[in-house]
Amino acid sequence: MRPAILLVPSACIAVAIGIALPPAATAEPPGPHCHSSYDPCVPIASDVDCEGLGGDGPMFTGPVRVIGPDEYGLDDNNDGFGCELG
Ligand SMILES: [Ca+2]
Ligand SMILES: [Ca+2]
Repeated sequence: MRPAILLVPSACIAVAIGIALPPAATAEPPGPHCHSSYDPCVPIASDVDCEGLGGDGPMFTGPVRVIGPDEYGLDDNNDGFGCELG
């Protein structure tokens, strides 16, 4: 009984090294969970309320610009700014 000897041709090693090169970076948009109606980032959630104003959440945000449909109702006076101070 002899131990089996596994010979690996050098060509196979070269192929393996080639495969090991890092793959091309996949394009991923920054902030994948940001609502497109608000700037800066407001998370996409079932509802977002203004931080510190006693809302029930489940998510909260500070002052934001409203640049699309005000889905979360952050801009009560429709001046384009949600959760503005004062
Ligand atoms: Ca709420
Ligand atoms: Ca406002």
